[in-house]
Amino acid sequence: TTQGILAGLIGAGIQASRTPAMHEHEGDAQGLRYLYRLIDLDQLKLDSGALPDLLSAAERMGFTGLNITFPCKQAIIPLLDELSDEARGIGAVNTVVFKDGKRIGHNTDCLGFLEGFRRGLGDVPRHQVVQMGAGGAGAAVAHALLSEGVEQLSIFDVEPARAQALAASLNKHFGSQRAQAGGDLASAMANADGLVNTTPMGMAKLPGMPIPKELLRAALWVAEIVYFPLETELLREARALGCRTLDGGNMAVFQAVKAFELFSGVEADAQRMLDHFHSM
Ligand code: SKM
Repeated sequence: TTQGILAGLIGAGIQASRTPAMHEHEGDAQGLRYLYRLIDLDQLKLDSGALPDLLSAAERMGFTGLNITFPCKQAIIPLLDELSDEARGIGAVNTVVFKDGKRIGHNTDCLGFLEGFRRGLGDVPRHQVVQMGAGGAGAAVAHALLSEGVEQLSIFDVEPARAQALAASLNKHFGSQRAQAGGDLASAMANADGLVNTTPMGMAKLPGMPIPKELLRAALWVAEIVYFPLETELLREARALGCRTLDGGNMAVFQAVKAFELFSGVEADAQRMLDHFHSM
């Protein structure tokens, strides 16, 4: 297109996001006019109640589309005209495309995690997996894990009702009783092949670990979705024990690869985006 692409990210506390740089760098490399703005609710002193206004403002200002992050990935849904099958199944949206007067919701987190997992932990055992967190990102990751053949997924959340709701929706989607909520964390961990953190614990602004480190052991693989910092306390402890690990970098890049393609209609160079991400 000669028109250029104007995209943005709506979320709270997103100043450290690498997504604008990833999109603009790839846009430059492809010779596109591509701008990506942060729309930070904290900076604007707004909350997700402002979403209807922000969406129409972006639409009126000619935005091509938006990424949506914490805490808006579910609150955005009633404001959209259409959802991709994936976004509907997951119940969370991280990408909105404005097209022909319509707002179409997608989820690129699921594919982002899936691609990262295949590349980093493609051959690991997956009979039993423990997932910490059942929020917007957690729903996308859980879908990816079950579609990658995880047999039993145990989901824990500080809000047990949220873990129950996610498990119920996964079981509806994937059939049988492959997901369950909560229970005893220590015994779930003792039987697990792998652990996935989808909570914000470990982010620079929220230091700490999502589980007590005594529950880690060398035979466990550990995947993280936090990417700022790339080495969270959880990954550091797990590596010290000799666990196989996957950091949040791949997911951060591949959700952007997919969103770039939805916004621009042009295929992204994933390797170039990965290399650029790791150079930042
Ligand atoms: O889903 C992504 C979103 O597209 C961008 C983002 C970020 O830049 O921090 C995080 C994830 O929620």
